[in-house]
Amino acid sequence: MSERTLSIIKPDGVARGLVGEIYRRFEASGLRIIGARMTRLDTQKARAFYQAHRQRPFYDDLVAYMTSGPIMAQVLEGDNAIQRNRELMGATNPAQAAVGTVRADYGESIERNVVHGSDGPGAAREEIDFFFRPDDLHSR
Ligand code: 3AN
Repeated sequence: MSERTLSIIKPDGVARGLVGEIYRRFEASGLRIIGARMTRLDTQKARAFYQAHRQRPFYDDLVAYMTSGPIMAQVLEGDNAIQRNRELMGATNPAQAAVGTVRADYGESIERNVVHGSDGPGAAREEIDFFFRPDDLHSR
């Protein structure tokens, strides 16, 4: 079943020039990039985006990090896109991520882990709406 998911290349990934390499991996795996936007989150937006984590001890650090520079947000479409993007990313902690995943290859720490991907259909819908208007998505 075709699905959509939200992907973010986090500030460390943009700063280190990894956008092209990560897009290559999406496209090589058959995921279609149907919308893309570079933006920089302010504190209010980053807090809202990560509100599910607001009680966690790392929340303030995560918000500070996610506002530290521009990010690339993209919507990926394809069969089983949510799970497939998470497989491309690897585990949250790069030290535990499978060989050949983005986080294993490029992640520096559990916080500076290069990419974000929606973790289920509900989150995907909300996160896509957070960054994109329907007009800016080009399903194909
Ligand atoms: P994922 O991005 O793999 O879905 P989540 O949703 O559990 O992981 O965490 C969201 C983000 O919060 C992670 N990408 C990571 O940057 C940060 N994070 C998660 N757990 C920790 C932790 N124990 N310490 C610091 N940052 C964390």
